[in-house]
Amino acid sequence: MNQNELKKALAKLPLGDVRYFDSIGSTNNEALAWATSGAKDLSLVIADEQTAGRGRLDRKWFTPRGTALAFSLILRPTAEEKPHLTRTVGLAALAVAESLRRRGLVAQIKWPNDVLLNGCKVAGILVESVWSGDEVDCLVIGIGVNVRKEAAPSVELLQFPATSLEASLGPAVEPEEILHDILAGMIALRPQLASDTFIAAWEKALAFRGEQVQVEDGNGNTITGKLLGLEPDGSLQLSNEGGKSITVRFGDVRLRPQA
Ligand code: BT5
Repeated sequence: MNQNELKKALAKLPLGDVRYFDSIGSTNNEALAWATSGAKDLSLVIADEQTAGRGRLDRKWFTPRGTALAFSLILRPTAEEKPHLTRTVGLAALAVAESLRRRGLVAQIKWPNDVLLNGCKVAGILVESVWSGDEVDCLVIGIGVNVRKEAAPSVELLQFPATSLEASLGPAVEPEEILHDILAGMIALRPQLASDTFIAAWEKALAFRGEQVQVEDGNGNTITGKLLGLEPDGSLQLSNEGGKSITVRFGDVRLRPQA
């Protein structure tokens, strides 16, 4: 990605400081270290390549050079935001989905942390926290978006199929503009984080709503049910065959449409 184009695209946003890397291990690691040493609110780490990009539970996230967006935004939550931090992954997912919808694409959120195009993963989100005692001091919102076809790993490496923006938009896709729109979207949505309308918008963007899904938790248990929507904290609401409501909390969960 061209650094000058990038600077131009980001110039009008009210960001903190910006660190740009041609290549880095993980933008989230850099942002976590920076947050610990006093980064300003809305500071941004962005890289053209990640050599140790991470998903949840240290799964690998692939970011080959020149093919993808990989960035981490540092948030210093206000006292009003602190009771609602479990919604942050929704803030990011909604901003990504909105940026794609603005380009005429049908983007959906696969709860909790993926954005899908045509049923395939185009973006992943990893939110991590820096604690000060028992309070969250900072959040790091890491987002990876597959821009070029080469960003999407081959099927054998994946549990869920991947796609890229190029596959839907053609080669003229402009990553700097998309980055701008995602960041602008998060900044615009942030004041609504505590509101019911935020949850309603997040719910509306969910993939598989009203459909039968399977959720695997990190302990090898599988929960099956109809996807109803979200709890106020952003947990997932399903109903089982008897109509009993089930809440799936955040964690190492994997959601799939039922086979
Ligand atoms: C995620 O985890 O989807 C979170 C990904 C967050 C990546 C960003 S990039 C900027 C920042 N810096 C970082 O180091 N990370 C963040 P999870 O739901 O656990 O999914 C991980 C799984 O996605 C892997 O096990 C692969 O199967 C698959 N995967 C890896 N790379 C992919 C890609 N480029 N596109 C689609 N799927 C991918």
